[in-house]
Amino acid sequence: MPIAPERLDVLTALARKVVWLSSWTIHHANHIRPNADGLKVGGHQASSASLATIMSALYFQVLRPQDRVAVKPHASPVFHAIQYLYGRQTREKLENFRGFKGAQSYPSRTKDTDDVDFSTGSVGLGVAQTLFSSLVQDYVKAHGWMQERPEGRMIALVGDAEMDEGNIFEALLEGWKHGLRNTWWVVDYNRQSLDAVVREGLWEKFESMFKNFGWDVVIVKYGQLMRQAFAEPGGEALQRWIDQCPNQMYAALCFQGGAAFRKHLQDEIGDQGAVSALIGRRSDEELLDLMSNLGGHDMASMVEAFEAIDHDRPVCFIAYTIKGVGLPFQGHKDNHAGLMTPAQMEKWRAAQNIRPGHEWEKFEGLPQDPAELEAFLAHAAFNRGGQRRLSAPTIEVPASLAFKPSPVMSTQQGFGLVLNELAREKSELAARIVTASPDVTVSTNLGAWVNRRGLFARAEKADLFRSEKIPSTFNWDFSPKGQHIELGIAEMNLFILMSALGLSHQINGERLLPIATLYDPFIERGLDALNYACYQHARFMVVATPSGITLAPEGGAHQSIATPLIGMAQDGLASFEPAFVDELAVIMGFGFEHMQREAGEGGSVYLRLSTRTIEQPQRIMTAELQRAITDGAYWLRKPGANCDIVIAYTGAVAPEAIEAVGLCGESHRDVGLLAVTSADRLHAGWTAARKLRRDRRGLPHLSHIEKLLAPLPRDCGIVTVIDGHPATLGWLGSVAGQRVEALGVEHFGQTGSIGDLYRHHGIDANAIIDAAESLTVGAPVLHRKMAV
Ligand SMILES: Cc1ncc(C[n+]2csc(CCOP(=O)(O)OP(=O)(O)O)c2C)c(N)n1
Ligand SMILES: [Mg+2]
Repeated sequence: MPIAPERLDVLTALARKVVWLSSWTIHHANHIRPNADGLKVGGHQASSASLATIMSALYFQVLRPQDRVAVKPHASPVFHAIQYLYGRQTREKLENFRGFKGAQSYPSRTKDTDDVDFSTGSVGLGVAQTLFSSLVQDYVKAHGWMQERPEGRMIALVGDAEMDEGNIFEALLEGWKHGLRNTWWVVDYNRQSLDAVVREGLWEKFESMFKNFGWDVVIVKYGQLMRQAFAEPGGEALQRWIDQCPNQMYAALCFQGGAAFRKHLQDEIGDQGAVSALIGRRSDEELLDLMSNLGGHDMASMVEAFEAIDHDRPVCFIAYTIKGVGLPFQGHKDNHAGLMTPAQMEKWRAAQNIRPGHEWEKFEGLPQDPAELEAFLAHAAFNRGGQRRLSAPTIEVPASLAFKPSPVMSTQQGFGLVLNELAREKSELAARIVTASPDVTVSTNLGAWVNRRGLFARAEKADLFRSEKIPSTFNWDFSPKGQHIELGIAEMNLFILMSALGLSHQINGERLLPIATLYDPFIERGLDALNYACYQHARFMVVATPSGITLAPEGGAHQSIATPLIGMAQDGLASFEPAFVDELAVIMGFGFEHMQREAGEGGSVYLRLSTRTIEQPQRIMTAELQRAITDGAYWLRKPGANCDIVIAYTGAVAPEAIEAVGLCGESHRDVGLLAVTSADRLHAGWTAARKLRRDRRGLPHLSHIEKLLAPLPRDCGIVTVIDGHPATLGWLGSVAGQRVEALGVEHFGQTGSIGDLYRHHGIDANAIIDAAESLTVGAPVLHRKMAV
């Protein structure tokens, strides 16, 4: 049903207001209250104008409370302007756009206050987030949760150049595999990127690609004015000319204006009677209005296109637009950072009947009665749901997680054992866990969990090997109740899925506890997506094995050096590298709680585990030890008052550290052994304590590591060792001023046995002893480990 003309008028007026407010926001930040560094706010005015009609159609007409949107980064002023009209954004924040605590340059769930659904910034990621959020919504529904809430559509507003990002294609393929539904991607086809005009015929590539993956494609190319003109005599020729006009030329003519269009049209098709008359009937201004009336700028066409969708298949809309439409630099290839001058702004302000000093008034200059517009907004479907950010109760986590102990095992095995125990029990915790892996489910030890909990799919699919009675260790039955999401190899997809699963409590009102397993080196492959997920405060657990050079025969390609430093530096991610399985069980329990804590306290969790089997300690896990493990370190061998050597280790090199302590002990009576379970938390605690002391001037708050190292004499030497970059622990010497020899791996690995490689990289027991000797003045260590 076509939209009522009065409603259309209101929507069109609101869209105009949105362009004004978004441009004024940027103008204000540049010319009225420029930021102190004199930095220009580029990259927004042109991009914002491009999407203003499309976004107004969505937010004022089409969206329902349950729908969720990822707005392309540079349209953030449009988003903020719309929220301002809805009363969800303040004038103060807009006036302070891009300033300290002002509205953000790119929509941010965590930093903006106007209820952003999905953050964007690194192009491509927000787009894929909508796809995975839709899969997560299916997951939640299929598990019988979210009964009260209708299914939402997950919508991305995508730049045409944004489509260059590879992660979008990776996501498309995954979406196809999982029977994606309820997802709309609206491509702002302005045929401009940041630097240039895009290639001819790009839309055809998009169209065939999306169709290939089972999407519907809706091309919104012509606005109403155009369609009416095409129906006039000569209209067909005009349409043919528009269709054939190269992108660069069309953009250049839009920039030059009506007279330039007229000249060009006349030169190329003007001798054909009817079309000449069609052009001749219009003034330069009317001709420019006609030629810039592409579908994406025509409210009626956009609303019609959106409202025509009466199914849940994924849809790609390709909406033709002009970058910077209606602004003096429209269509100019350099307009990405284009800003209107104060003189241009003044002219534009006057043309819109906006009185000086009334620029921020919501309905200033619009023909409609403000009360009528206020009522319109109050009744808009989008506005009916109230607060869009939902919440969910905390899932209880037992004080300790059980596992079946074994005297010799790896932390990776331990992880499988803990999950296996969880899989057997009927608890809310186990029900809310959802695992995912990029084709490394079995090799990261998730097999037992998957056997018990099954794979997720909306439709049942039995494991044929099982039904055919072919022996196999793994049952791969798919069902709507399954709790493992099997992904293809793309690690970007894994982390964006984590981002979607890990926001389920806020998006769907149903908490999930997602766990991702992958090979540690491939964290780097998905790092931007991991960072994105953390930036959005999504909550998940990353379990990475093998790590370091412990999977020695696989060589440098599968060995990770930098990940401990990534774990330390990544905001929103608490990283752990336990050596023993009892530590791991404590950390996992802590992790499930940490994932549920409020922003600022909790976060996601990264466990860097190993496939190296080592002897496990037989000990009682006291509350004090538990606490120390999650704080980041404990004395495995406590030093005495005369200690002159401490060996501090992390992770899989524990046996080397223990052996070195034993050998050192023959000539040094007092050697300490510090087990570091989390360099990240230890370091964070230390920096936080120092800051606290500085801020409060002398409050005697000591961090965990300061308390641990306090009894050591100043001239005690510390040798640190990790199967990863030595800088991870190298800072320990700064805590109390001891000298440090930091051992670790700095170069891509060879293949070989663990023994060969630990020797080669200098992290074996002998290297630790050599380092200890270089720090101490006491008697030399008499014995070394024999080469095997
Ligand atoms: C991963 C990443 N690389 C580069 C950028 C810088 N950047 C921001 S927008 C943009 C291109 C914009 O083109 P398009 O998506 O077509 O949007 P439009 O400017 O046309 O609105 C680029 C390269 C970014 N934000 N993220
Ligand atoms: Mg573009």
